[in-house]
Amino acid sequence: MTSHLSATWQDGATIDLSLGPLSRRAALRRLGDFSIVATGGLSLGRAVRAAEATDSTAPAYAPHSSPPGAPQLREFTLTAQEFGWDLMPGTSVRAWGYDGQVPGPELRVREGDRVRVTLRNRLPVPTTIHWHGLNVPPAMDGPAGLNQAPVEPGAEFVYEFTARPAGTRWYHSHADPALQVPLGLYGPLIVEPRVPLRTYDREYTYILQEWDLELTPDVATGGVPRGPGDRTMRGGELGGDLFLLNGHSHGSIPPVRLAEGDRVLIRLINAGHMPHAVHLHGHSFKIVATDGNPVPLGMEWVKDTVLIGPAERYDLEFVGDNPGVWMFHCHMEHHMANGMMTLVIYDGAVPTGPAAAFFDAESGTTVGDAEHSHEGTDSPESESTRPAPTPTTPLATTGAAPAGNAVEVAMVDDRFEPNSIEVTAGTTVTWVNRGQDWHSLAAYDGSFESRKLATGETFSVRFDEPGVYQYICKHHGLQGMMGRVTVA
Ligand SMILES: [Cu+2]
Repeated sequence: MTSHLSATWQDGATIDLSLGPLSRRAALRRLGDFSIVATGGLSLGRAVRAAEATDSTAPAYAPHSSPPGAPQLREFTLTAQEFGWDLMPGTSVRAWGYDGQVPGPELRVREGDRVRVTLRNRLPVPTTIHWHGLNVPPAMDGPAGLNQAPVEPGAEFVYEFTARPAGTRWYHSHADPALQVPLGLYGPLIVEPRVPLRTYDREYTYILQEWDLELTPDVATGGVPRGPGDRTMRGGELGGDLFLLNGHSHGSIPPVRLAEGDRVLIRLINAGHMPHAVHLHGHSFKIVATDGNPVPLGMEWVKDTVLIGPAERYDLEFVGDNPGVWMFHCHMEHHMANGMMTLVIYDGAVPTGPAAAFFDAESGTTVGDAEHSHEGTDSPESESTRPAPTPTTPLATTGAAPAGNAVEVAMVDDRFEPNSIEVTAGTTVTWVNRGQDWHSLAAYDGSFESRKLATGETFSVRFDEPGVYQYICKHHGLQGMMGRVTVA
């Protein structure tokens, strides 16, 4: 399908979209690259980030490499600094974090290890680190003022302690924590037991956080006042704007991957200031640890939704006994609609609904997820598994057939209204966001793609060539936000 397209932003600028449809192979190159870019992170020492193992052929969980009987000295360096961070394609923010990533690198040690962490402060403000859930000496605990002097910009501080007790712990700034933690100064700290009570085939860590777009480093340094949303409530905006798992939102969040029969551990860490109700479709899970502390065998609660408060941790165990592609998300629906959702993907499984037409099970991405990636090498394996876009994918409802050369489609949270239109060649279709959430259009075949559209913003495409054009919202496609333009 080739067509001439032009796109007009709300401000009147015209974008040349006559690039023609991306080949499936080119689209996959972009998708494949993005999955690397989106999940790339730095590791320190032997630290691993299990949730980043998006390649299903690689082990999702790299266990500690030292012999279990011998406590070791484990040395790490964490550099606190400001950097640009992509929450998702097209949404870059200025963050404060450790080693250039949000969350900071996963530190993984064994119970009884001696841990020495050098904090290098490259921030413009003083900072410290608190080791949440570890019972360390007071002077190593981190609260600025109470137990240590803040580490000044340009200075270093060495924390040293024995890693105990075992479990899912985490670390975060304890200087101006209401400003520094929401900007990204937190990370996972996994203390493996010397003798595991349970073992797993796959292990993932997901850290939850809300992102407040009005809380910027400039606000945190006092350079500019808080934004209007944050001024409505002393203590800051309670809602947040985007809802993150592992520093990302929507399709940028690495999914859980497993094979049938696998026993999977998911460590949830809430680094935000709101509770979240995390729900797994298709499975019940056991809560095998609370705040990192193991639940005795046979005493586990069996649930499908767990409410996790600020700073809490829950370790969830489930068995891969129901192959498919499943949602895994916060059940506070507007958190899910604004980013806090990922997938559980069994090897070889594809969605059973219309999403199969635009979802790539191998990369865990949908069309348009690769907005800011670059061309890379061919990935023929991916190509063979990608379902071809089909013009006959059924949609839930069919709208009227507007006449004329200009047609408007509304975006409401979270669907297109109407979601199917028929127009004559030469018609310009304008999508307008009448909802509260961000929406972004992408055609299945890559022939048109919008930037992120906030409330009231519009995106227009002129359709000159007859055909059927299917598209999704890049953020809500898996939740059914898809549409079709039939050009006669
Ligand atoms: Cu939530």
